[in-house]
Amino acid sequence: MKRLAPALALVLCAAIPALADKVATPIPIGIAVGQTSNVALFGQEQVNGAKIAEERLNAAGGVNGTKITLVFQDTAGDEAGAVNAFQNLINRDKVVAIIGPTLSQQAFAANPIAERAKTPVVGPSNTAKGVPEIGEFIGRISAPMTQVAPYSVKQAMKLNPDIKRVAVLYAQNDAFSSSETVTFQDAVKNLGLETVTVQKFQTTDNDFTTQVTAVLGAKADLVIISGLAADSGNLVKQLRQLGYKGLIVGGNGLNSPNMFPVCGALCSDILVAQAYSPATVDKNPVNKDFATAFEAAYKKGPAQFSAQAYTAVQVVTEALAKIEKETGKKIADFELAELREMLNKSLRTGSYMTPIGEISIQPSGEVEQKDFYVSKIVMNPDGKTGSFVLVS
Ligand code: VAL
Repeated sequence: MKRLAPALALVLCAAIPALADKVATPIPIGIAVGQTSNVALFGQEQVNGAKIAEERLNAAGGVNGTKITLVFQDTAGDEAGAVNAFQNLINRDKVVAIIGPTLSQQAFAANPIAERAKTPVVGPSNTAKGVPEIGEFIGRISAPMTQVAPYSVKQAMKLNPDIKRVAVLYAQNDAFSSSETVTFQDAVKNLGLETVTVQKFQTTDNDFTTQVTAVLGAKADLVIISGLAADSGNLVKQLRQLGYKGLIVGGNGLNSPNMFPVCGALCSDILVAQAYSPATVDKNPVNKDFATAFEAAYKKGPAQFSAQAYTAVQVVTEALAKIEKETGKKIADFELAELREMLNKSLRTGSYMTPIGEISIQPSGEVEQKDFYVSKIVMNPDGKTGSFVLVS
């Protein structure tokens, strides 16, 4: 009997706080993105966008008068960092949902933790195939590259109808890049083009001489790159320095102005398919409000990763408001575990008018988005700053 007592006490200690957990106010929403490491090139943009969402949504009343508060946990750039951030947010900070992680590579490691803890995840930037399939509590507002990427190859063919020979390069140690390259290679085939070389690299590489030599040797007239921002930026730079003159299509990892300092003036003329355009402000008042607030705060216009982070916070906030409307009960009166389950369902009902247009989250967790864009990077004469200029 005596020997059982400590075990019993342990069980009780573990069970009682879990049962008693109510949702805190202001309502905590976890943001688990890469604020340090090479992934910070994306994560910084995500933090900026999320902060604008917190400010704008709270100014508009939050969740029917109750404020939300974002709890930031840096995931850095690897799987362990994401797992750690998820555990802290779920168990210590008791968030209602997690927005993150930045990379699909991290999502495949960290999302199963949230799934087991029945805590909803809204991916703000995961674009690899298979992310929502990780579990019932896993969703995203970032359209998969299977839907977005082919537009940029089609646009390259419009700009240069003589394109025939394509070199494809991808980061083989990154889940998103390995997934995106399959989509690109299928698009190349479906459009009747020839893949003349497929080159692999690592997201940690900074010397791309071997790959560039192969591209030049294969006489490619289109280069398609799937990687993250720092590696891809260096790859583009070395391609141009060693004499490649053709068009470059960049995947989702090249969709960030934070890449501009990496390739400088040589970033010009990269074509990138995008799930957000600041150009819709005239017909989308939500985007206008977001873009105006973003510009006032950071003295620059928002790009895709910021807009998607804003969207993720907005979607969680609106889904919480829907629960109150349907149950007539305030969020703070729910037990956390119950609320997390209801929120997961609520996220998947109805549609949301967001800076990235009207979207919904399907029961599978996959986003449904209507509008995609293709932009070309145009660098300014200073060789440091530039912009994504809409081409379609
Ligand atoms: N979209 C990519 C991913 O899913 C990066 C660029 C954030 O990993």
